[in-house]
Amino acid sequence: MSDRVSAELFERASKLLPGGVNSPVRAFRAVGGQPIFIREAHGAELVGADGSSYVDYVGSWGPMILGHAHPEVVAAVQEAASRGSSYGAPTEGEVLLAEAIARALPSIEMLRMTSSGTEAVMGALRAARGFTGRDLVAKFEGCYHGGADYLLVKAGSGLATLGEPDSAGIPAAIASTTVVLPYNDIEAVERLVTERGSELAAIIVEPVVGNMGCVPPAPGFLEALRAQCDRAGALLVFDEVMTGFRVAHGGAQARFGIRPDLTTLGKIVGGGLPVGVYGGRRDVMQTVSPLGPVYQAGTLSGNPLAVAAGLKTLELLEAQQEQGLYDRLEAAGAELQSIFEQAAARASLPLQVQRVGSMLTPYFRSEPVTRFEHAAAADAERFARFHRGMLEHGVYWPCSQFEAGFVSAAHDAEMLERTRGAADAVFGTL
Ligand code: KE4
Repeated sequence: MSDRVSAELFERASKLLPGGVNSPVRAFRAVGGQPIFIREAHGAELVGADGSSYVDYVGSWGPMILGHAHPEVVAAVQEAASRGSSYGAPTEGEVLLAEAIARALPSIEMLRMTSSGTEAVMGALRAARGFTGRDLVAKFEGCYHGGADYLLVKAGSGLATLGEPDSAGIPAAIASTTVVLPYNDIEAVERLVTERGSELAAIIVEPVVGNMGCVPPAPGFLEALRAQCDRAGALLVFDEVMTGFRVAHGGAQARFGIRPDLTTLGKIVGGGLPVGVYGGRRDVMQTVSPLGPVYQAGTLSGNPLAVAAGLKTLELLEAQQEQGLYDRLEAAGAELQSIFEQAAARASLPLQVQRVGSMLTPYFRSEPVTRFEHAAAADAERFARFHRGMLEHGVYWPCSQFEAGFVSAAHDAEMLERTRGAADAVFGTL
């Protein structure tokens, strides 16, 4: 399916934008071919620049849990825009959104809004360093926490996609404030705390990884992180930018029953508009300016339009979760996993589909993926053929092995049947 309109737009974009995109993973570099430019989207369907229709499993990399252009979300943004787009002053909407977040995640006693997940993570870790007076941060290989310099080390998502787990341009002195451990490796965490626990400000983790593909925490891993942070006097930071309101209404911390000291949120809490959030223990958040010495600010933080989209999204999720929304998302995720597994079995292909709720990733390998080296060892060429084949059959899957796919409330039986038809046609050609 060659989309000539997208090809012409891509040629023009490439003259002015690095790789023709405004975020690297969108460039299709790891899967080949050229990116599809999107004209519009509704529910679970994307419409390409040439009018082609696709079943969408990217969902803007997570935010679109209710589906694209939800009429009530659109109306809320339109109404907010009719009253102005930004004031640089506090608004009622920010209070309502903060209250909705705190209701869903009780560990968040106080929070600050930003305009991206990256800024939320930067704020959280600056608060952790300011609160503890310590410099060292531990992260896990394959986890991605946005673009802060000291976190672009052995990171997932776009960096892993492009085979550059460490970004250029990061001073060694900055990178040295970060220790990287293998995901799910409790012994490595214990050794770090024994050897350097007194230097440790925080351990940051994706409680369910999405950025090396979907990798669940091993049994006991999150509990061990909680215990080791307590042992070191360090803060446990759950980066729930992707998992917040995704794997449960209360995020991974609710699903797995772990209370972090700080949480970062993004994606869904903005309903597709730019909102990031960091928050948690009141004593820690009271170090944040203007209350305390940890400075963090943003012109468009708490922007009225973004807040309107996020607030309406959370209001709908809060109402629908009581009517079984997350059970339906779980069932649709399981159905999609089964579609892939059945197609792979018929084609005698090695396949691991790893899923938590409505986020999932197919890996073309026989063994489970529990850490980055397993994800990196999966058959990337076969994944690229899978991506191209599904696209040709009208299914828009994430263009990287190191990303998760997302099912939304709009993925109904028809959308899943279209996906089944595509998988049945494609897997036999891989
Ligand atoms: P943003 O700055 O992109 O809003 O959020 C950074 C971030 C932080 N933490 C987690 C767990 C994240 O997944 C992200 C961003 N996710 C990627 C997709 N896996 C964003 C897509 C992109 O970079 O274009």
